[in-house]
Amino acid sequence: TMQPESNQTPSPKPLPPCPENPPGLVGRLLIEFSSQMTMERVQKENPNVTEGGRYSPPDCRPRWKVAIIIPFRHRENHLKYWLHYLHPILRRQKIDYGIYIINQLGEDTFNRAKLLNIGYMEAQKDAEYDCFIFSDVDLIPMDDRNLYHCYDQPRHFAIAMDKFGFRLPYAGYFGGVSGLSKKQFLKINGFPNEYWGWGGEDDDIYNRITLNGMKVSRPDVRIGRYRMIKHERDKHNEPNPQRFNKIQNTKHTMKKDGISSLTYKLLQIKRYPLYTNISVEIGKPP
Ligand code: UDH
Ligand code: NGS
Repeated sequence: TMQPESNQTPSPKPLPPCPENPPGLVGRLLIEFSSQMTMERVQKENPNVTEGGRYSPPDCRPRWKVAIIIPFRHRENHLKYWLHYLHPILRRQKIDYGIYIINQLGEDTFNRAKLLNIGYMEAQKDAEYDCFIFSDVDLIPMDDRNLYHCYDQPRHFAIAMDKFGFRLPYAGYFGGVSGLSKKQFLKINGFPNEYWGWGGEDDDIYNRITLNGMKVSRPDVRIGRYRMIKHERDKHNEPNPQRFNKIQNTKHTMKKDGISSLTYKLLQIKRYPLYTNISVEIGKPP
């Protein structure tokens, strides 16, 4: 007798879970920024990335769905290098991911942590992400064994940067590249929105993590190495003179200032081949 299913395309074979140590990793990488980079070249190098900078491994089922969030303004040249290096690394790592550039419109004071909160909110409108990795646009990992997914505790990835002599600058450093699961992020009420200008917001996030009974997880110092693309100090991101005072008060401010109090104006979402660009107005310091 006729099988009713026989005319339909067979349902795809369930994929095996992705391996904990992906076999295609190569370890230490040569990272340099002297050859000039073009977006056309980076697009040609990454034909399997789908619109908006999305990718999922074709041959296994990843444990995490990762939104990678980059705070951004006027760093187009850095972004080309970031995409050139990171897409192939993430592919070898068998990560299911999407890339979100959160672009602060206008020339008011920059606010890194608020942009990261916005990235968290906006990425969730796209897909059911359960892991969020927050990366500066000028930081490139030098080893692909530094896996861009989430961990049992909030993760600090950029622990050995070239500019710090490949060491942590201080024990509580949480800057550069970090990652939290959705659950970990909500437990700390996200990130502070009230750090305008440079400095301290990463220390506030570190305080939130420890004050909420979690501790930071880190890779081996030989693996968590990074190169930073050298650049001049940005305009409109001057050191914030209030930062030293503010990081003393995280315990009292974190409950009211965070993802629960986030407001912003979404102005445009553009899907490019290698990333999604989300442009926002975030206001200015009081
Ligand atoms: N960012 C921008 N545009 C800006 C400011 C910051 O895109 O105008 C983003 C970018 O992703 C950057 C991140 O925010 O990587 C952090 O920027 P930062 O300027 O706070 O940190 P960074 O360590 O620079 O890159 C600090 C000043 C270094 C001066 C060195 C002079 N030789
Ligand atoms: C600390 C800052 C952090 C910053 C770190 C590294 O002093 O925000 O230096 O800065 N904290 C305060 O200012 C309270 S760096 O050398 O990368 O410019 O991330």
